[in-house]
Amino acid sequence: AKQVNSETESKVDSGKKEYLSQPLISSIYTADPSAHVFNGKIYIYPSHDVESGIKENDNGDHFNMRDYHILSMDSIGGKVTDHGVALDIKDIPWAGRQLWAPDVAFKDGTYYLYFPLKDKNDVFAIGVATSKNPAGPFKAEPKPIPGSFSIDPAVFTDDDGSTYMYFGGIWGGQLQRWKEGKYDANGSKTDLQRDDAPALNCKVAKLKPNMKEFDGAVKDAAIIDSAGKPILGKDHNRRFFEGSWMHKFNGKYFFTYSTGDTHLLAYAIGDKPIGPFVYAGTFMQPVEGWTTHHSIIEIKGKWYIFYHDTQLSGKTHLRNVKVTELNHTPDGKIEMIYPNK
Ligand code: FUB
Repeated sequence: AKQVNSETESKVDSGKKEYLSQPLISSIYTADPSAHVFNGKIYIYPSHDVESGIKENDNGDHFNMRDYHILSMDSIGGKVTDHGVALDIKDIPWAGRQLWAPDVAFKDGTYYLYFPLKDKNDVFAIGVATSKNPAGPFKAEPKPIPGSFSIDPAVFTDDDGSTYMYFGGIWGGQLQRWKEGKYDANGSKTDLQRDDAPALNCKVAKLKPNMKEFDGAVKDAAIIDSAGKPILGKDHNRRFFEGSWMHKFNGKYFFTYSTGDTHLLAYAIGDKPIGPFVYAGTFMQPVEGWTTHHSIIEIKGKWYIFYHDTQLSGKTHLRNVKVTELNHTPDGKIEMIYPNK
């Protein structure tokens, strides 16, 4: 599955890094790609990274994005189209700052774009915007989804038509500030700061048929080890940080996520969409740049991972999206992906 072309070969010759794949687009910086197949075509919903001059910090203030562009392509390796601005922060009534990693779902002729954004009090919540076209433009609802918080929504529709949203991220994503169920502005800037206690879990909520509200309580998408014990706060190689995704393979639910400060993509497998998920390993080694964020799709019988690195800019907040193959092994694992050598 390793793709090496003449450009990457010449990078090796010049002593530079060899990349498994090349940026899908270089006219704008893009990150956090959520890919979907709609009407036989691949649509990618990324963050749109920009230089806003804010110094890098642990809060992620340097990720100061202001709009979304949707990308599409007819096939893997085909021409990539940038459909222009699909949603602008100025058109979101509750907006404060920072449009982070979005995702999209489709139901009954409407596309729903879910996006994390800080409100005017600098608290992340998740908004929803709709369009009749997968490439937008999207129109935002006047308020965030009631009961939503933190970042990185990933939406998954199961075979029975039920749609679930996985969301959350620690550190700058503020998940740790919701540990008591309401926002604590003076809460920790990182995590629970309790190494021997269970780590914070990603959240999961079923969506109502209107796709704009949670149906019932927000639950933990719990990650446990093979003995049934929760992953602990100190276990930075395995605990959830941000960037979740769900895909179903051979009847099992594969919950995949970023471990953040250890820069790995990890996975855990469950029998139900809401978990619990048993930790199964890592499947992608660190990319260039601090963040690692992915999505997984199947098209024409093959599986692909969309991800980002910083090949074009060398800067953590100016990323570029990429795609490469992902392989499930016969014993139910995901084969390790090495983004660089
Ligand atoms: O793009 C901003 C944030 O960086 C995302 O929400 C995280 O997943 C990380 O990629």
